Amino acid sequence: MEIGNWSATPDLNEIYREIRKQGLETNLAELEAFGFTVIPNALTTEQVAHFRNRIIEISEERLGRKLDIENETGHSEMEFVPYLLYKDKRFKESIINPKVMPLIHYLLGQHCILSSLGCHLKGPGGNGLLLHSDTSNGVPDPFTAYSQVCNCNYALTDYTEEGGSLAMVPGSHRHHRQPTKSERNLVGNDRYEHVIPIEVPAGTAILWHGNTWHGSFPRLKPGLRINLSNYYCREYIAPQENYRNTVPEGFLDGEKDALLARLLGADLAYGWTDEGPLKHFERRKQREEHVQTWQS
Ligand SMILES: O=C(O)CCC(=O)C(=O)O
Ligand SMILES: [Fe+2]
Repeated sequence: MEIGNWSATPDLNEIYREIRKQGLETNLAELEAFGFTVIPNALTTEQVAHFRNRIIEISEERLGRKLDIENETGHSEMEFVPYLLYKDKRFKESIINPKVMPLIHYLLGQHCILSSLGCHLKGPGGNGLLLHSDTSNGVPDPFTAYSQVCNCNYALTDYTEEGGSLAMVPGSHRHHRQPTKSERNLVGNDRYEHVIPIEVPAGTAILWHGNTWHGSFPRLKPGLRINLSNYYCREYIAPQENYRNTVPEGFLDGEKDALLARLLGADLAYGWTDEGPLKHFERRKQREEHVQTWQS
């Protein structure tokens, strides 16, 4: 059917049209039904290589030693490499990627913000990242049916279970709670019976509803599993990383980066000081027009 400018669904009309335009309606159905979806070729081979190389360089500097993607044995288990956004201007491309953005807007509303951009850099060993929902940081049970946070996980190396891939529990967004202690494990006799590995080639994006139970398997062989973890939240949730007051001079490219500016908190309505609320709401309205121009 044709999506009109229906007054009952003012935000959803535009978001849905964008989903259709990008060919993401099947992904939307999967997200609704199973709480996650897989988007092949969300990044080009060139983007994958660029992001992977930069993450390796940044991590080497952080750890103070060389890393080997194919044969690494020294970097055991997993380490989170945080706050990547300002370390390379091209990470912007992953944040506003039109192949996933319409679904993120569907899950979190048009005024969602970026919560963090990091990498779960994984070497061999350990028990993996135990199953959990990202709806955390004090959110009580029962979780809301709508998503309050969502995650877009880009595979920057091929994902296999043996290599330490992402793990999902299909349909778990409808449990509206965290898994219990006995529902968290990924290995051994205690492995949760409903968990599945997400085995996909590098360049794939996996997007999930904030309630969905997920984790990642331990890596059972040498080398590194590298992801790019783009984490978003609704505008009323505190983001994990501070962008709102930290955007470096020249980082945003005017109207071209209107959507990115919004995602970094430029239009957040709350947080006023002496000037009061009106300025915030005005600025937010102005940007709305620029973002719409960008989308069309
Ligand atoms: O290791 C992974 O890919 C999963 C990380 C995770 O749980 C997350 O980004 O929320
Ligand atoms: Fe998570």
